[in-house]
Amino acid sequence: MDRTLVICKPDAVERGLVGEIIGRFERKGLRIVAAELRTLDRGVLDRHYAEHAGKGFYGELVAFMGRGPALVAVVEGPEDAWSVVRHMMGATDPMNAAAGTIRGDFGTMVTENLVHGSDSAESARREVAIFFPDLHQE
Ligand code: IDP
Ligand code: MG
Repeated sequence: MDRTLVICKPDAVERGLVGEIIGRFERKGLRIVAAELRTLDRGVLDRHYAEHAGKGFYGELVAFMGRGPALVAVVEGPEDAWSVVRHMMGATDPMNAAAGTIRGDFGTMVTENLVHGSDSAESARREVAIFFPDLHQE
């Protein structure tokens, strides 16, 4: 089985959309391996979003991601779970995301875009290790 990291961002928790988002992944056939509601601190966010450090939107991004609890989860599927999740999330900017995707159906703002998913197999391994270091990864 192949695993990837999903975060239902603070806007999803505030808006009561966690069940909708996780339910979509479950109905698709992905299985929840781990999940916890956490308020993410700056240290964790700096590790998670290291690739974006220094960009113009970085301050806004980490302020948003830390403003309240997020649902951090690991999901798994037969192969390329990260790719399945990314397709179901839709484009980064919800205004450009296709209808039928999570961002396309529920979002209007590029920062508050509801959901995070790892963008490659390597990112999935790295991000699962940040949030669930005790989870056994084969
Ligand atoms: P992704 O989440 O689709 O992989 P990334 O480019 O990795 O998108 O950006 C990480 C997060 O940073 C996005 O999900 C979004 O919350 C935020 N973000 C990305 N680009 C912008 C921007 O141009 N303005 C404001 N926020 C942005
Ligand atoms: Mg990304």
